[in-house]
Amino acid sequence: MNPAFRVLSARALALALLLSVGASSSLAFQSMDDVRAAATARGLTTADLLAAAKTFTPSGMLDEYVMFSSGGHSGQVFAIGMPSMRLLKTIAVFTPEPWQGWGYGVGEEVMAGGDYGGEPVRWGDTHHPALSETAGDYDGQWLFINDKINARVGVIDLRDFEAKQIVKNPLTVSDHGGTFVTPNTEYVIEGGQYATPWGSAYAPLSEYKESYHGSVTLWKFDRRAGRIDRSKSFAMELPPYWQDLSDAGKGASDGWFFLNSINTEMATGGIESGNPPFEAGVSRNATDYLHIIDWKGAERVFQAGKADMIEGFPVISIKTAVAEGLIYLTPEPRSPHGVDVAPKGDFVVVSGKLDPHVTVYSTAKLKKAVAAKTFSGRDDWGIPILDFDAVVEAQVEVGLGPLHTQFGPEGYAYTSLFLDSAVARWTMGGSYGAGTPEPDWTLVHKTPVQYNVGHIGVAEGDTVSPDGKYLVAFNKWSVDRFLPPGPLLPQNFQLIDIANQGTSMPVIYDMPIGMGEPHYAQICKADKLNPWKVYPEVGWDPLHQRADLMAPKPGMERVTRNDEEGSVEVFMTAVRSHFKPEHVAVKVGDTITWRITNIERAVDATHGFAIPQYNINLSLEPGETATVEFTAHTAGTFPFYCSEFCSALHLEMVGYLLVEPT
Ligand code: CUK
Ligand code: CUA
Repeated sequence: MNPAFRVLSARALALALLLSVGASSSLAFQSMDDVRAAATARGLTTADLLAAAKTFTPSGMLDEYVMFSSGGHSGQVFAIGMPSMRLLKTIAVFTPEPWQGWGYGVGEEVMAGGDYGGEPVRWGDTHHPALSETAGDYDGQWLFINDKINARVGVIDLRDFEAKQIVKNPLTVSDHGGTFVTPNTEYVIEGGQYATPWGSAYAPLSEYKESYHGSVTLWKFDRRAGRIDRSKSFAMELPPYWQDLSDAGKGASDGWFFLNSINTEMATGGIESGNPPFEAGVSRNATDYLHIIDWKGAERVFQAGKADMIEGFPVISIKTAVAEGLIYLTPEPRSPHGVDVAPKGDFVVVSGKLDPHVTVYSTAKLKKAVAAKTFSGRDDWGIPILDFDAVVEAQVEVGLGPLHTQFGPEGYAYTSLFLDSAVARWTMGGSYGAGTPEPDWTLVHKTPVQYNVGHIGVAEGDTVSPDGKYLVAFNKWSVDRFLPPGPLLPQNFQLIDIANQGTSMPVIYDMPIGMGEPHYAQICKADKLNPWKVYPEVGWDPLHQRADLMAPKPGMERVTRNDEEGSVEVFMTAVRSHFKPEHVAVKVGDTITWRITNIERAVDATHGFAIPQYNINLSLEPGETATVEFTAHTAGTFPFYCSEFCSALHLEMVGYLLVEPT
């Protein structure tokens, strides 16, 4: 017998029994012996069985949370149930995705919103999802996501988990800080990253200091329209430091946001010319700058018409921002990465990758220093630098390579340690101090993770009311955790139980996320989400979230041809298990507008619509209508079919597109 199994406590045995009953209640006889035998056969320990009891989600049981994870360079977003860690949906945003028809008949209009004007860009590097908030808490309505490689922001409607808008930042090609939202989603904030000349125009690196710029963009979100309103959005010019992560103030610091930077050295690299490589040049100084920005003040300045137009976009210059008292800097430890605002908005936690401490700034002290003008100097752009000692509350030694911090409900904070491959739990002080048994500002525990953790996510852990309970470590490497699917290994999402205080913080589940490099995720209580199960009406246009008057309806199916224009209009319906009409005859060169409605009202009765050779594949959810336009460029016989196995007669859900040669 496995020795580990002999130590099963009575409690774990009871849990295991419960688990086995829940797992396969259809079996007539189950006993502890069966559980024991199965666990022994697989070499499972008591701790394993306990972890299983906390995460195993039997068929039909629903998850308590939904985690919205960036998809990294897959360009998408993943919705994952927790604690089961089951992938519920890949939400297509920046990258075509045929299952959803994204880029193959729908989504083109959304994706085109992110184009530069030239060759369409067809992938993204998503880093930081941000759920919409009301009074600093997730409201379950909208999700925003940045694209680091092209400086774009996507807007996802959580009624149908579909992207509705992509905006391209006109000032830069590179973003990273954000997206994050202000406490009532007034703005979706996109911080820049690598400095470029405005609009990413050409300028040699020898003109870095004069011609390159940093920026942060405040996209105004119109909740009623469900879209970013470009006409009410503006940006702020920043020095050509590389802006990094950022977070909005809330509670005590409402009205402000905080933006990290690296490369305040303004190194320009050039290893091939004998210059220090970026990695050395960018980390030369002992400190970089935390940017402290008054966004409510910036909004007033913008509305007063004091912004300059750059690349057709209003930008508050550094000069104006300094004159109006909108921006301050303060030193932060070398190579800073994460900046995270505590639940009450009273502390800002910054982690420097090359400093084993987290540095905690007090927002009360920041405000006091601003009011008292306790400046230790100004940077080259004249931005006042707040004296470090006047604004720091505490520094806590947590371990090597601290990156990102999240918060629990009782006064614990959690920080990922990239170099240690661990997650640290530490105590906050101030008004949080009483919530935890340990002394304020001390490291409590470190849980090893596998391996090289980037961000972490705690359930609602960056809101005004964190839930705690679960923490997910988003690990960059998995090395030996899974069967190797060739040399490209999946990243590893590790679920950690943080429900207990003190030093108990076990890993309870590993999830290989075999797609992209997820960076950050936000974890929303599932009961805050209220997605549609079918579209509200037959003939629904999901892009505009309204009924489409042109949507084909039953009894009105037809094919009309305009000989003079060489155009054809198809009005088609789809229902189990046929398309109507089933024959569509056109002539080569015709332009075709093909409208199709799924007239089903049954939950999950999705039909596909796929035409060979023409790169068309739609996913039509119950009630959805879609319109696809194309030119019949190739003569031939094209059996189109339904690409979702929708019924026993799914294979018969087919038709012929006949393109007659001229
Ligand atoms: S970054 Cu990737 S681990 Cu883009 Cu938020 Cu820190
Ligand atoms: Cu409809 Cu298969």
